[in-house]
Amino acid sequence: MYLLAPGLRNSHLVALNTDYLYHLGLDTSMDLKAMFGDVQYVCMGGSSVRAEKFATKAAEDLGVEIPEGGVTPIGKTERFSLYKVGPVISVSHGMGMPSMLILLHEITKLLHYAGCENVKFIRIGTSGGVGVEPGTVVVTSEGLNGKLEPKFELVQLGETREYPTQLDSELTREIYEARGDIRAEIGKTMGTDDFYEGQGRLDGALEPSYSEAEKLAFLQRAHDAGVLNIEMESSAFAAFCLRAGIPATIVCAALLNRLEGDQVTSTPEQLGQFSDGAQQVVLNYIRGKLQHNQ
Ligand code: R2B
Ligand code: URA
Repeated sequence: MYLLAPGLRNSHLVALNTDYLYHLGLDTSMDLKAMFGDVQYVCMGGSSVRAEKFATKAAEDLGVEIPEGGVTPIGKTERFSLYKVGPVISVSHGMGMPSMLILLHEITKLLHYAGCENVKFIRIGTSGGVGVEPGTVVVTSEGLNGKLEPKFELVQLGETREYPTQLDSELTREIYEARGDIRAEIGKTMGTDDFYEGQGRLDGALEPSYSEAEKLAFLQRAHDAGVLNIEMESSAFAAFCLRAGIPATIVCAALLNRLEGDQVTSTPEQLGQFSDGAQQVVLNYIRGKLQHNQ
C-alpha cells in the first residue's frame, strides 16, 4: 500500500528485508511509524545550522514542547541533520542536486515506511535574485535547468532521462498568501550545478568563457522568461516531487540581485534576516493550516 504519494511504486523495495536509509542512519528495523507516523510537512534547507534554527522556531511558533536542552537531531548527522517538531520535519539537504536527491530518496522512503499520508515537501533556502531586491522571498512556480528549460536531466545507465519540473501551484499560492508583511514574489527558479560559472558569475577562481555583457544578457533573458532567482537544487527537487506525486514548492530568500553583481556583500545579520524571512513565511503557512485543521 502506498499511502504517502501515488507516484511511489518501486516494486524492488518489497524484496528488501531491511531497508537501510544509509545517509540518515535509520532503517526499517526501527519503529518508524512510532517515530515519524504523524509527519505532515518536510521542510528542507541546505545547512544543518538553518535546519536546527527552523526546528527551534517551529516549536515556538506552533506551540510544540521541546526538551530543556533544545531540539536534538534524529539519526546520524555526518551528511544530513534531521529534526522533528510535532508534524514538521526540518532537515538539511546539503548543497547541490546530487546531495538533494540522496536526501529526497531516503526521506521519502522513511515517510512511506512510517505510513504517513498527504505529506508536503517545502525547500526553504537561499538564492541569488534576478531583478529582485536582496531580502525578497521568492516562492517558486517552476524549476528551470541551467539552460532555462523546464526539465531536469539525469544520466541513468549511460542514457540521459528528462523529467518535468512543475511545482504544486496551490501550495505555491497558499505559501505566498501567508507572507504577511514580508516582501515576497512568485516566480521561476533556475537550478544550476555550480555557484560560480554555472550561475554566470565572473568572480570564480578561473577565467570564465564569457564577458560581463554576455552574463548580463543571459540574466536579462532569464528574467524575461520569468526567472526571479537562481539556486542549486530547484530542478532536481521539482522533478523528484512531481514524479513521486508529493505536493512541493520552494521558498528562497534572495541574498543579492544578480543584475547588480556577483558577490554576496550583506552582513551576517542581514543574511540571517533574509533567511529568517523565508522560514517565517513557511511557518505562517503551516501554523494557519494546523489551526484550520484543529
Ligand atoms: C543556495 O545556496 C547554496 C550555495 O551557496 C546552494 O545550496 C543553493 O541552492
Ligand atoms: N545561492 C546560490 O546558489 N546563488 C546565489 O547567488 C546565492 C545563494
